[in-house]
Amino acid sequence: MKELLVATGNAGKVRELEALLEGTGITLRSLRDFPHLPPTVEDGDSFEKNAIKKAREASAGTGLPVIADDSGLLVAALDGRPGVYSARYAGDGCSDADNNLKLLGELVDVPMSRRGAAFRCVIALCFPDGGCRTFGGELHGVITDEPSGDGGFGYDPLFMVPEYGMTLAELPLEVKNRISHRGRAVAALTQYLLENPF
Ligand code: ITT
Repeated sequence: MKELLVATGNAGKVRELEALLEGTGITLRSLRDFPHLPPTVEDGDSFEKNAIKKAREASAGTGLPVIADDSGLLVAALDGRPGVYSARYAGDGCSDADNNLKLLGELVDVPMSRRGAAFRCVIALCFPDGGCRTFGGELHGVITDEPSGDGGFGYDPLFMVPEYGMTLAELPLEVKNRISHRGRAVAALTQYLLENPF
């Protein structure tokens, strides 16, 4: 049985990645099994750099192949912010609710026609010998003017998917996973693993 460690401390990501990798024959390990692994300092200026750093450090520290996800929200009217700072947009240790409140505040005078945004996800796959590959995915949508729905995590209650007329937090997880930035990145990863078994 192939084992992959998922190096993330975000419970929402773990839920989605577990569902997305179900049935692939891969057993997922979590950081809970490695409580002494120090957290990675995410100081890269791109999703790629941060994803590789997280996966490479965890792989070196455990001797396992590792996947790590770095992702975030890019809002056009904010010149691509919060981007790589999405997790701590409202400050260190902030909650998803704090981030959503700050986003609504920054967009308060921006009309719906200019509230386009995209989620981006980069997944890095790294091996103990230091070798890494990355896989990316994006989802485009619109930032609503009030939160709606209680599924998902992060900015999902504010992220309207026009094709469905619903926010990501209103869509069932299997629909989110089919269309999302993370779902697309995982599809590219599983295709690669199928062609290049480890
Ligand atoms: P790890 O680094 O431990 O994986 P993190 O939450 O710090 O967890 P990131 O640095 O990649 O992860 O930040 C990603 C942030 O982007 C996340 O905290 C959310 O605020 C947002 N985000 C990413 N994907 C999302 C999604 O599918 N739905 C809603 N928000 C998302």
